[in-house]
Amino acid sequence: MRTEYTTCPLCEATCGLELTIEGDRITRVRGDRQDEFSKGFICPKGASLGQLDADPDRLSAPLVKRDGEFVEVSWEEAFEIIDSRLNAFEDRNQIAIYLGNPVVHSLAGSFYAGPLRKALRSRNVFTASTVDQMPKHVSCGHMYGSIFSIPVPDIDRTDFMLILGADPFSSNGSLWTVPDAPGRLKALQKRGGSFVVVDPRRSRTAAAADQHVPIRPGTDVFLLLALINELFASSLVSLGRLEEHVVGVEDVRALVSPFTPEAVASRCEVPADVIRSLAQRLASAERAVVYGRIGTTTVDYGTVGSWAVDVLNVLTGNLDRPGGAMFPLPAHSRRGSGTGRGFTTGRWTSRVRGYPEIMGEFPAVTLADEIETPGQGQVRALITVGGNPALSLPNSTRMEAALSSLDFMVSVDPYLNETTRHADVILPTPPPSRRVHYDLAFFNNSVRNVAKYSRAVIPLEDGRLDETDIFFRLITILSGMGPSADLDALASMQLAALKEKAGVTWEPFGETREERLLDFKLRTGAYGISLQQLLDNPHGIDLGPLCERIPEILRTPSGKIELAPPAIAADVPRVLAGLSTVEEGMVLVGRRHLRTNNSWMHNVPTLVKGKQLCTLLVNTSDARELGLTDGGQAQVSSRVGKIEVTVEVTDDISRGVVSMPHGWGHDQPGTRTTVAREHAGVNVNLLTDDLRLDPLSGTAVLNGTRVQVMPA
Ligand SMILES: Nc1nc2c(c(=O)[nH]1)N[C@H]1C(S)=C(S)[C@@H](COP(=O)(O)OP(=O)(O)OC[C@H]3O[C@@H](n4cnc5c(=O)[nH]c(N)nc54)[C@H](O)[C@@H]3O)O[C@H]1N2
Ligand SMILES: Nc1nc2c(c(=O)[nH]1)N[C@H]1C(S)=C(S)[C@@H](COP(=O)(O)OP(=O)(O)OC[C@H]3O[C@@H](n4cnc5c(=O)[nH]c(N)nc54)[C@H](O)[C@@H]3O)O[C@H]1N2
Ligand code: SF4
Ligand SMILES: [Mo]
Repeated sequence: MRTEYTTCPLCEATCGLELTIEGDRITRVRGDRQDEFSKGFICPKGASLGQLDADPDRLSAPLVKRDGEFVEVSWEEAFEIIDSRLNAFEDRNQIAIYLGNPVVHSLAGSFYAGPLRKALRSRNVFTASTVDQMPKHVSCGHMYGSIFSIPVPDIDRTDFMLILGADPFSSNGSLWTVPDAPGRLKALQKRGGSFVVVDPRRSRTAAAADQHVPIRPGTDVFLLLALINELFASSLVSLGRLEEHVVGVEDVRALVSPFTPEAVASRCEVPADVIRSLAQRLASAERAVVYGRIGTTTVDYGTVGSWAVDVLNVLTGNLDRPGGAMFPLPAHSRRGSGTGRGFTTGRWTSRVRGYPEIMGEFPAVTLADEIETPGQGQVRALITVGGNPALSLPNSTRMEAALSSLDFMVSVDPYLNETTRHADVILPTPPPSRRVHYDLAFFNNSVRNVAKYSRAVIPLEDGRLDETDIFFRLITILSGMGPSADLDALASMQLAALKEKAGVTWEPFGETREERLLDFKLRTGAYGISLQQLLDNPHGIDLGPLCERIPEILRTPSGKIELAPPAIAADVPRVLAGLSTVEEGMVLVGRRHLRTNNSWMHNVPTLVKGKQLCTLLVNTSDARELGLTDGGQAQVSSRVGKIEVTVEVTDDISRGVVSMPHGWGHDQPGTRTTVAREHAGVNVNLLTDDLRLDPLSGTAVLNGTRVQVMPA
């Protein structure tokens, strides 16, 4: 029996875990009270890491489909098949790649997904970003010049927080690495501050808030623009220190002029006086911050809404100041120069629908179009890494059909699930206990500057490959070096090139390829710490509270914050047109539960036991009118599909709105997730529409689907 410390890889909160390990098993999980950042906080998912890690349904060897049946093969054989099948395509655009959410939760994915995309040389790159946070990348790209410069609420020092379309009590924060978000929000209240939640549903976060403002789904953009309008109208604009770093303030004033509180009130279903008082509170609080998440990104006007959040922070002088929205500086990053080339999209367009490329990828909603539409460059093969597009993308019926029509598919994934059942080859990744951990992605969004690294707490069994090796093999195959190229030589070349570029003569330290790369990044990073220091500090190193980073972080050609970027300004007329849309009938939104993680943790017994989680929330009055009863079945239909789902009648959701979580629907044939099958639930993406997207970011509209609801 021994104790090991690691970081929970299951969400963005990066909690420190104290693990008890017996043999090759995690037998107990506790929050690591010595963790510099999370101080012992843990949630039910982290607590069940042992079960997840030892799930008997996890695949342990590569699977190859032969005559419709999966059989185990050796790694060599699996890679030889992949080599011969993928390299048979002369037009690389015929091979698409889809990278899912867990890719950014592993160091392997964070380091090597980029090189894999490069080696593939296909324009058909898709990721879960376009069913998630892409609007924020795009708005920040235009405003600050860099898609990764996303400011985060400095929760520990603020006095007032306005939260829209996020439920951190359930999600534990997103684009906001904030272990124990509930505790930190309660601490805000305790020190005399307050927070307001805008959400069509009385979420757990809304229930704990000082004020809950229900809103009509998809209309946050109008509310946000009206808040900006009110700041100008009541002379509440005060940029403070930022004055000299911002251009475009007067353009913003003009852009928001039609969006008065009165003009938007009925569209948002938020009274004008509530909007005015929110603007007042934002402006009068000593330190305040606005934060928007899923309910503001996966909607019709996701990019304009995401931009408006930051505009509010700028105009109230709260961007880049303690207690406002600040830019973290992770240990592996360097400081910027203050200018750059800015951000562009649309360098190429998708074949079928002509959607512009954004960050080198196309909207995930158009993956099915590219697979199904004949012609030159039609996608015939697919690589998925850590993704479950069969459940996570809109219009699943179409997505499933598209997946099953492919000539060849390879999935890097630990499970045989709804997506990977369509694969010809599945390459299983090891469980969390067998891999290293450093949050390359999430330290970018962290409410304190921290760094933490842990080695695998249980050694990888013989005959298994870690995810880095899987990435490297795929990279060498796609680069034409064949399935048995010398991976160490390749990694050394990569590192040598980096060293030369940085003028570094010392040898990076580490036992593995990714350790040496991480050591290089850390030692050339802003604080100059080394991997050895992280190894010596298993509870992490606290690098202090967030610091001012403007202008150094800016990469716009002007060297200023572009408050009214032309691309965003050009979309405002569409928003204005949408203001007069009359919406009738019910709309569907999503939600998350503390015990879930998108589609892939329903196979853990402790997380699915008890009350059914996959239900349709219906307002009490709506239920009465529609003839729906609590626990009964409803039929829900939309433009693309029809489902039956269990009803949960509640006063916690606005009239005219129904809510259903995503990631369910585990009753498909040919999968190997025993527990999830018993708690199958229903796939909400059978209803969401693949033709609706935010044009500036290519992001799917997952909240605000028009539906008809009736008793089943
Ligand atoms: N209707 C609706 N749809 C949504 C959303 C919504 O709110 N509503 N949310 C969207 C959002 S925000 C997201 S991020 C997407 C997620 O969409 P995806 O990323 O496509 O799906 P996940 O459910 O996260 O599936 C993750 C996959 O990775 C596998 N996996 C787990 N661990 C590892 C690992 O260590 N390595 C590898 N290689 N694979 C691993 C799992 O088995 C699973 O197949 O869903 C989106 N879909
Ligand atoms: N427990 C758990 N944690 C997770 C995940 C999970 O599946 N389970 N997934 C992870 C991932 S991939 C992500 S991206 C994050 C997401 O993190 P969050 O955005 O915090 O996630 P949600 O809990 O979906 O919260 C979205 C809220 O928006 C509300 N909403 C829906 N439509 C609208 C709208 O139009 N306007 C407004 N104002 N609100 C609206 C919903 O009712 C819901 O309460 O969570 C991460 N953490
Ligand atoms: S909050 Fe997130 S990181 Fe922390 S224990 Fe739960 S799942 Fe893990
Ligand atoms: Mo996400």
